[in-house]
Amino acid sequence: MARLFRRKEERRKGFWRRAVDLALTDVRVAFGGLDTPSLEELEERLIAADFGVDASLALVDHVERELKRGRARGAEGLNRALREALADLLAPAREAYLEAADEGPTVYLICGVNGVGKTTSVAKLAHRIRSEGKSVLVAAADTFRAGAVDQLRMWAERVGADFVAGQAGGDPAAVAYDAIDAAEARGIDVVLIDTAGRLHTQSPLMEELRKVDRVIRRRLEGAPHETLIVLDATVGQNALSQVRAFGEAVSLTGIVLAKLDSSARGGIVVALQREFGLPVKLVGLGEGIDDLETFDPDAFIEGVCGA
Ligand SMILES: Nc1nc2c(ncn2[C@@H]2O[C@H](COP(=O)(O)OP(=O)(O)O)[C@@H](O)[C@H]2O)c(=O)[nH]1
Ligand SMILES: [Mg+2]
Repeated sequence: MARLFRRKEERRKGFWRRAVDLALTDVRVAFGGLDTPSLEELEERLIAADFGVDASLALVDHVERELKRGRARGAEGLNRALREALADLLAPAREAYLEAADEGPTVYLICGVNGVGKTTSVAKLAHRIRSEGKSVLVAAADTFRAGAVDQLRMWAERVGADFVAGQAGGDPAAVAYDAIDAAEARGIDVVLIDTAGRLHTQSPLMEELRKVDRVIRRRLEGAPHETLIVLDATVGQNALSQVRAFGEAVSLTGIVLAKLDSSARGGIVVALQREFGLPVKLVGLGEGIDDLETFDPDAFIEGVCGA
């Protein structure tokens, strides 16, 4: 299958590196300053940086084994052992491209709870795809909130994307259907479907998302090519329950981690990968249209362990 954004083509690596650096300074400082490596301290730091209890224990176990086997010694050895363990854990994210259709429109369904950054991420992604010379259509399947449609229409105009919306309070599945119709008719490369924020406690809304997904699948074989859940990096371990809930409704293929610029706890990337085997594919690093990057595990590991 074709792919968008091969990692080799990644731009502005420096920016991403700085951002992750900021996010993980705390952990990095801890390792740099560890004269006598204390596994308890390592564990505490990892948990505080949102690696999650499970991933933190697994990482510390690995480091401990290496120390016991004599393969790692002192702060440097600990650092190297952690680096290896992280590289292992994040290996699937290294190959995590965005899938694209071989022919006909590529469709991405974007979901997540309210206010996490879905609409902004759709706009950023549209902009990025546009800047690679592809045509984009964004669909406002958030018919739930009055301002939502206008917000997305504005972004679409700004980035030069086509735009499809339905009636206020209308059926989001119908918007998705119409969007694919329009994309086929106009020969559009990529369709991004923005949806209303919802919580797993709102079962009618979760059912509605299921319907959007079902309609997309019936309308176009192979679609959606990606179902991305947008998470707010600042909510910590709550992100895990969001992935769990949405994963029960639709079949998620990846994560967009927004607001990483506002978080000092980037370890959530590791927790998510460990818990769900679901890679973070894109990260949001600000409110601007350019502030979206492909997730780079190597830069992340460098951010945690130092260069
Ligand atoms: N700092 C920062 N703010 C973001 C980012 N992504 C979105 N936001 C802000 O988060 C708020 C909610 O975003 P929105 O896209 O409307 O969320 P939605 O309800 O999930 O569609 C807005 O004020 C955005 O500007 C990000 O990567 N970094
Ligand atoms: Mg929105």
